[in-house]
Amino acid sequence: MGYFKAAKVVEGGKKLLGTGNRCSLLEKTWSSPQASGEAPLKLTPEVLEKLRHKVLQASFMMADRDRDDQLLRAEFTLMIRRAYFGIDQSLVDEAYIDACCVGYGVVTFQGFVAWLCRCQKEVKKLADLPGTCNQAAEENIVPTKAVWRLWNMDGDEKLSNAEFEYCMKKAFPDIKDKKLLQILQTMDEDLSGEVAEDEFVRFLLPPAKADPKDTISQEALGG
Ligand SMILES: [Ca+2]
Ligand SMILES: [Ca+2]
Repeated sequence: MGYFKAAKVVEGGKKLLGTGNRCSLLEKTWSSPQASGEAPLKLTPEVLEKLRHKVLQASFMMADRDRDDQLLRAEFTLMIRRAYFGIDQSLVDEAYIDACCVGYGVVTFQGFVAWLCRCQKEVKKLADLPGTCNQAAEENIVPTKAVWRLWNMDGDEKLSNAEFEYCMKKAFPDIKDKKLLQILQTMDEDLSGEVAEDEFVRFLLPPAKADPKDTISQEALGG
């Protein structure tokens, strides 16, 4: 598992917010993509898939605090609790076991992605049933909410450029600003210059991706 070995551990996420210094380039070029005269970038499905993969990797790495390429229960719990403050630990454990899947007591990157896809599909299914949506949303952990909270560090409504750049560079220190802009532009469907939670989730898990073939089969589970 050599996935994330190149990454450096950077501590102290909060100090970045509001300083603006490290994010000068993104702020200049992203806040007014139209004014800069550049047409929005056209992406092939292959490129889009690669960018999506990077954001998934970065998500996992933010949760994987000791950078050993796996989430232990404590790391998983921290991730969930940032989004679901005060939630019953038994619900966290239930989600953890679900996410471990065939991971033998730890959540691997593959397991993490499969868990996100699987749950997203369930959330969608529940949302399609009239009348059950709100109750189900309150009683279940929605994994994308936890992931969104990893990125949306100040807990407001939007993923700011600074938050996005900070999180991506934590995972990929050498990533080019151009690539970051490309991802931000792709996420920002309404070109408002900011990324909302639903835009983020649609980028991370496009509806077509929350598909059975991307999840681990029942046979693999031994069921
Ligand atoms: Ca870990
Ligand atoms: Ca934010």
